[in-house]
Amino acid sequence: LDILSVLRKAVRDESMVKVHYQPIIDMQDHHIIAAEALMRIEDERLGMISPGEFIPAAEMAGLISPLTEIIIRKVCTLLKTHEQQTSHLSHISINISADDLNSSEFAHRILDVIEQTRVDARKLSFEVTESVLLSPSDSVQKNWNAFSERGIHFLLDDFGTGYSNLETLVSKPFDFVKLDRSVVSNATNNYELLVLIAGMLKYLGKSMVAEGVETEEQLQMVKGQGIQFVQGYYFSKPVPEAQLLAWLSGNL
Ligand code: G
Ligand code: G
Ligand code: MN
Ligand code: NA
Repeated sequence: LDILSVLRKAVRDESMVKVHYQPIIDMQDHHIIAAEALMRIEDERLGMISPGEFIPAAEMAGLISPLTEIIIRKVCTLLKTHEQQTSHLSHISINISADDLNSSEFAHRILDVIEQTRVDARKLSFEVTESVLLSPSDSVQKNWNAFSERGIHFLLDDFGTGYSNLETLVSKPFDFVKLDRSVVSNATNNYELLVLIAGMLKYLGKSMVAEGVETEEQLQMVKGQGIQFVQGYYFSKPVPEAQLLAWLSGNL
């Protein structure tokens, strides 16, 4: 109940919404190639609240769309304000929810934000989980097409958990597939699963991002499977904008 009043307050006061960025590293040159934007909410009484706590509540209360718009505006502002420093990033990705893609005005609203901030739309990408596509409405398809036409890429998030429907994988034109961190953390006991998933994605010609890489051993296993892009605490946890920009200036 408390969390809902904090969420409503954050929707009215965008300064409570913070964005942290987790770098994604290209194994070919060990540079930061992209970043994932992750939302936090800072409340004067509750402190910093993590998305694991408030995203499900926001989804249930129908408050996700305004929050998504806020984070996208913040990411666009970063890209525009620091055009030079972010020029080496291929994209910054934002997690979007089922309610976003199912809303008939979503693409219209977001493309407006992109136009207002005068950002190159191709610098943005969206992470969606398979569950978002389970009940594909007309709106999902229309939003997807509108974004694709502008060069916005889609990443399939959390692959290797839940059902990991193979039909989703072949029928939706995802540009990247993110291997869930459980696949990576279990790779020491269940190496076959990593080999199987990576082999299948390679066969389909999908670019892969391994998530949740924490140890040297995990990094070697992931690289051994030809996975080019890596994200995880081994390189960095999600960091504030200033830290990301410092790394980009120093080129890591
Ligand atoms: O940072 P943390 O581990 O608490 O994140 C938990 C979940 O919240 C992750 O699955 C992540 O995808 C999701 N998440 C983080 N930021 C956002 C956001 O801005 N929008 C949505 N819809 N989900 C987010
Ligand atoms: O569901 P999604 O993939 O969007 O979740 C992203 C979340 O995973 C972020 O909240 C981030 O903090 C967390 N995360 C990123 N890297 C690691 C890692 O190496 N280990 C663990 N345990 N969590 C991570
Ligand atoms: Mn994600
Ligand atoms: Na994930």
